[in-house]
Amino acid sequence: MTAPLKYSAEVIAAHAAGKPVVALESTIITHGMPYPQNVATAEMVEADIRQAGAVPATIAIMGSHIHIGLEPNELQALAQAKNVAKLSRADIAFALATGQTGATTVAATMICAHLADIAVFATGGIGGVHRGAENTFDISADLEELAQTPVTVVAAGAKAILDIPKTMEVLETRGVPVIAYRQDVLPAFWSRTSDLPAPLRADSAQAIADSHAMRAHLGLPGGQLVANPIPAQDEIPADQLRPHILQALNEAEEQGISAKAVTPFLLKRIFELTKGASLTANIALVRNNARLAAAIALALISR
Ligand code: PSU
Ligand code: MN
Repeated sequence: MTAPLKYSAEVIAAHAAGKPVVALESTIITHGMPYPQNVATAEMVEADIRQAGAVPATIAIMGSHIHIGLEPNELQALAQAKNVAKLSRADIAFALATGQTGATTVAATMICAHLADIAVFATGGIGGVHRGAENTFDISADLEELAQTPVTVVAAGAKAILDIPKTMEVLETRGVPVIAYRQDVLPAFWSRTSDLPAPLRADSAQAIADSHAMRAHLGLPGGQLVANPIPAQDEIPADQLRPHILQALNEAEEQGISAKAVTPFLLKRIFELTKGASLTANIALVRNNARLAAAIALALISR
């Protein structure tokens, strides 16, 4: 039995023509942004990838199939559906076996992209080590996935809702290259810079593609995390966000939010507390990541 993959018409054509494909996750659509900005963003991000010369494949699980690329009506339906499951590595086989509709996290999207032979994936932010993880043990499965599945993931750094130094320690221990794009410090999602030095730096999409290919030659399992700074005109100063992040974290603790619910709760509260400013920046950085991911996918294919 092979994996139940279902390709969009556009991705089938891309494979036939030898065009590069960029994977996109769907949890950002269902659990990371409110309707209707979620679907508008998903459409813009797909358009950005096309304009950069690659083909987008938004990944989700519906009707006992892993969809590699969603048709426009499928994207609309997913973005508006209520009670969509958030699927990570632990959940995808069960969702397929039971016919549950689900959106894929970074971890699950990496697994599905690799099954479909897609090497590059663009998102906003990855999951990581949560603040207080020494008590809650809340560490995203995204980190383990980066350690074992050979997909290059383009994100804007980790969000300040996480414990970023601990997240970086786990990635180092698990052998995941973290490559900042065109700067020496790690970007911090809504801000271009942080206090942390980047472990690695690349100044071109080609360098990132070459490193991806070299890992395969060496037989190293796992992917790469590319940390791409948000465009300067879209960044929000860290000082401005800090009180809102702290308030959201306090509320999550008071309300006993745990497990899968933590990240969506924090994203929603920060959106509300910043009166939408966090979302505007989030949209800009995802689009920026999509353009870099397309360039990496093109560089990989023309090697
Ligand atoms: N971080 C963001 N935006 C997101 C997510 C994380 O800035 O939308 C989503 C991604 O799908 C990521 C998931 O894979 O949340 C991580 O969830 P958890 O922390 O439960 O592993
Ligand atoms: Mn978690």
